[in-house]
This record gives sequence, C-alpha cells and structure tokens, in this order.
Amino acid sequence: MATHDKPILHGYFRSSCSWRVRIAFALKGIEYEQIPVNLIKDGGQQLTDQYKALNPMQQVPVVEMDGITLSQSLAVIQYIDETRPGPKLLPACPKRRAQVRVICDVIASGIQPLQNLYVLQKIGADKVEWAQHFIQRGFQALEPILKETAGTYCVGDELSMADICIVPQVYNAQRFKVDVGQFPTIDRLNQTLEEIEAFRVSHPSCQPDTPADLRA
Ligand SMILES: N[C@@H](CCC(=O)N[C@@H](CS)C(=O)NCC(=O)O)C(=O)O
Repeated sequence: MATHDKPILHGYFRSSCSWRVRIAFALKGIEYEQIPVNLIKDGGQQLTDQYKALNPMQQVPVVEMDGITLSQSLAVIQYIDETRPGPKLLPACPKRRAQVRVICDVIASGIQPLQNLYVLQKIGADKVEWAQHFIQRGFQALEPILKETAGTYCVGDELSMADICIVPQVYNAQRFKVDVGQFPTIDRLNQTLEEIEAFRVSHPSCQPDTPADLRA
C-alpha cells in the first residue's frame, strides 16, 4: 500500500469512471499522480494478477490515498468529499442529496455497467447496437428526472456528484453515436459543464496516457 503524500489514481484516459474521479480531484484542487492502466494493450492490463491484487474487480479506477486503497468511483468521490475542503460534491439538504444519488445511480448502476468493455467483449458482434440500446434507454429515464431536478446544473444551481457522472456518460454516448440532441436537458447540462475548467483539464483528450492521435 502506498504512503505517498499525493493520492495515486490508477486509471485509463478514456475510462468514464476514471474521469469521474479526475473531475472530483480537479474540483477540490487536489494534486494527484496518475498511473495508467491500459485496458486494451496486452489483452488488458487490468486483467493481470498484479492489478487484481489492487482491485479484485479488475477495473479502473483505483485510488491510493491516506494509506488506504479504494476502488469504485462513487465511493472514492464521497471519500474525497468527506475528507477534503473545497466545494461540497453532495448537497447538505437531504432531499437534494437523494436526488444527486438517484442520478448517480441511474448512470453508475443502470447505464455504464451495461456498456462496459468487459460486457461488450462478451456480447461480440452486436456490441455497438447493445451499447446504443442501453445508453438510449438510460437517457430516456434520465431526461425526465433531470427536467425535475436541474437548475444550472443537474440538481439546482450547485455542482454535485451528479454533474461529475453525467459528462463522462455523455462522452460515452457520443462514442457510441447516440444522438444526445434527443435529450435536451442532458444536452444542455453537458454543454454547460464541459466549459468548466475542472471538467476540461480532466478530459480524456489531455491525460498522460492519451495517445497522440486522440490528443486535443
Ligand atoms: N462501478 C465501478 C465501475 C468501474 C468500471 O466499469 N471501470 C471500467 C472503465 S470505466 C473498466 O475498468 N473496465 C475494464 C473492463 O471492462 O475490462 C466504478 O464506478 O468505479
């Protein structure tokens, strides 16, 4: 277990769950080290025994900080929020807090796992249609939820963990050629959030492991 002063993020430039954690670090103004885990190279570096010892789920992200090793991006983000100063990533109001969690769960439990690399590799030939179907289905649920909760951001006018989840999920949707314009609230929120510095510096196009041809 690392005892570095700076947190260490084991992630992958294009992983939406790694991007969630990068956004949280950026919003809190926390410096961290990145150790890239290439999900494609050598059949997937997340599948090695060495990485499995770090995360038995064989997924990114993993964060080492404060002498503990954490997987699961939402657990990591909540740990960061509970232990570090800076803007709160979950609202104090219980109703708003619950709304943030609803949005995060729709994305993190109801959409992203169904279009994850490991699942798509099992699906085989129809993987693009599969991913499109489940993203589309998830966004059909998310759009009316967000219509109710959104102000400037996903829940009211304060940034939260819901905003951290939505931008990387829209990025995934665009990769799979889902027309996000069908979902005006999602589209509007994404466009607003993309302009924020913390979302820009953590974007997949500008990470240490971003390949040259995908760099912005
Ligand atoms: N619930 C986990 C999901 C993590 C996850 O699905 N990570 C993906 C990248 S976004 C991964 O490592 N995939 C590797 C694979 O499917 O083999 C989280 O929120 O951290």
